[in-house]
Amino acid sequence: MNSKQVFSALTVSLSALALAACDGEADAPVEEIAAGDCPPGITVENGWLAMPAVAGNPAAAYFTITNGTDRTIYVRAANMVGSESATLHMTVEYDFEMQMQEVAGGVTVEPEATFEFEPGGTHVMVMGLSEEMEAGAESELTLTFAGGDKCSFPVTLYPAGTDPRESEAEEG
Ligand SMILES: [Cu+2]
Repeated sequence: MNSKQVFSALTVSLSALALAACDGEADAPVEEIAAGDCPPGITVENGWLAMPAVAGNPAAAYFTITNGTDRTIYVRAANMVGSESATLHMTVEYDFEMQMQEVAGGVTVEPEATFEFEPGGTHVMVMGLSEEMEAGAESELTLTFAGGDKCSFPVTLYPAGTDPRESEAEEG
């Protein structure tokens, strides 16, 4: 029922695509379109990026990913528009110091589970931000899953030291 409501809300903007699908575009099922730019059942929300305090340093991107499918998914790679490269990172304590390292084998999201990419935890390290990528701008992050599926979503750029989750908590 929910998905039907979503379909009707999207009917206007997707009508052209729906017509194309009726014309025999069998490899563009409606479910994929209705789920946005992610595979069916997978959603990503609250995408944001913390700008580096020093220009040229890496930035870090965070978001909430929900796996509504009945199978485990593995995030294997990330790319962001307006950057040279991006790496899946986790923060670990080593020798009593917090350090970052690449996530070996990808980030696992269990079936029917939500996983937070968040400061102090798992994040996407973004290298080589282009000059147009200023605080307040929006970019697009794309995740690649094991098997090759991709998921693209917007990320809002915030100045270094700003955490939009805190301001939301204060407002609420
Ligand atoms: Cu990192």
